[in-house]
Amino acid sequence: MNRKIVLLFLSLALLSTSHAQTLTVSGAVSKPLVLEASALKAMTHADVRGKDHDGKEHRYSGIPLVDLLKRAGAPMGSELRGKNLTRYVVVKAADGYEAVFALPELDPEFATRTIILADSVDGAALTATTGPYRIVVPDEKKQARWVRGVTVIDVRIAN
Ligand SMILES: Nc1nc2c(c(=O)[nH]1)N[C@H]1C(S)=C(S)[C@@H](COP(=O)(O)O)O[C@H]1N2
Ligand SMILES: [Mo]
Repeated sequence: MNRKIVLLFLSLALLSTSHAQTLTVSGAVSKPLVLEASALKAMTHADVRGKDHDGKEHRYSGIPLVDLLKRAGAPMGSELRGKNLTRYVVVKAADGYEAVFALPELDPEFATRTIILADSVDGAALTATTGPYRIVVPDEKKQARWVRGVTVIDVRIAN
């Protein structure tokens, strides 16, 4: 009986931690990060509008990828030139899905659109199948890089 109660509490604890997904920024950065949900929530959010896979426009809120990369010490802004232009990020998801972005796509000195790590859509938290974090790429004709369930942002250097 006691063992059953202990097992019940253990499984409840596991269930609750599986929702508290962390985000890792790793690879070719000077300050690799593992961010808890509370740390991500506290970062400055930006709103973007984007058409989802069903063609419906939604308002997404999230952290611009550039801010996460700067916080991890990736070269952005004035440092984004020369050999640093060969850097790119691999965004990884819980289901193994991956998509690549070049750093200039994420830097406001290059890009006209803001690519975010969204944590809400139309004012509501993302669902378990989509979130807790999803990449939103405004003004892209396909949603293939709107990675759901993002767990890792890995910075790499080409060649
Ligand atoms: N983690 C993960 N994200 C993903 C995918 C996937 O298989 N796994 N598929 C991508 C593709 S090809 C599309 S078209 C969109 C679909 O978005 P939806 O789930 O909102 O319809 O999610 C993208 N993000
Ligand atoms: Mo797709």
